[in-house]
Amino acid sequence: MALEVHALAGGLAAEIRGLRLWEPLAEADVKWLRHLYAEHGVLVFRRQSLSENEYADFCGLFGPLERTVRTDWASTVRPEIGLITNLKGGDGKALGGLGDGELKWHSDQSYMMNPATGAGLYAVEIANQGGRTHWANMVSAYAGLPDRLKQAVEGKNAVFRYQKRLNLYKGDDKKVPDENKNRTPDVIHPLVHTHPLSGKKALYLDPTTSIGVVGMPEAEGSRLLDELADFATRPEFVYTHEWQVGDTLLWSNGFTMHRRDPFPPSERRLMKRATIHLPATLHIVPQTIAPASVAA
Ligand SMILES: O=C(O)CCC(=O)C(=O)O
Repeated sequence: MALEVHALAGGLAAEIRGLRLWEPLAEADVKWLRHLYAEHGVLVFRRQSLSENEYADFCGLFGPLERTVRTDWASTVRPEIGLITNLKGGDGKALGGLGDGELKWHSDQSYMMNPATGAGLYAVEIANQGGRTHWANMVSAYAGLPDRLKQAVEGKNAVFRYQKRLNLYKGDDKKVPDENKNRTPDVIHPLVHTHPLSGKKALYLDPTTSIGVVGMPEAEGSRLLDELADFATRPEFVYTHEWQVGDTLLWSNGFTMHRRDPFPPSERRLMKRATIHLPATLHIVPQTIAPASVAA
């Protein structure tokens, strides 16, 4: 079958048809996919059927996979894969994390010194109602900012704190395994980054972790961050994904923010998640200024 690319949401996302991700891919196809991933914030592959090893190996074509601080959500088969699910095991314990609630707009790993900005979700079981995932285009959002906001973010850095994210979670999701607690000091990243290929600028925001703007009084910094997030998540910048079983999505957290709708607790939903260190030669990768404790 010939390979096809269908742009979605004005090019924020692209659906790629004609690939069986469980088969070894030709080197030329891998090169092409790396470029598509660099040019679009989200890649969509439908109707895949992947073992955890096949899925992890596919995601590993784009950069090294990371074992995140949520080792409690890790698959026992391939620990670089995290389980995002409301399912429980026979012992009543959660099989993974993030349950059935709403996940607010965020950018994965914004609380890390060197965020692994690539992410994958592979849909194994989906909810019949709710559970849609939305991505906002942070490149288009920056381009559309009024001059007043462009000036306000120029040269500005924000402070990101993992504890703020944890406070939004429920139950055991609130607790990071002890061995990983020291991996998440407060960190500082610029609010604007440049795409290495297009030279276009992108906002870098995460309302679930950002606690302020360096050099601005707290209330003023919070107001600016709220205003930017409200602007960046306007419908015209957003791609919404209606999940089907077998969907495999890759996205860039330098290019996008995302959020998830809640779904009824009676529904079963299981997603397998990969976290990928995308190369800064192809992708927007936030710079690290310093841990906040050093920069303060
Ligand atoms: O469950 C989803 O659709 C999204 C999960 C998510 O936001 C994440 O893994 O960062």
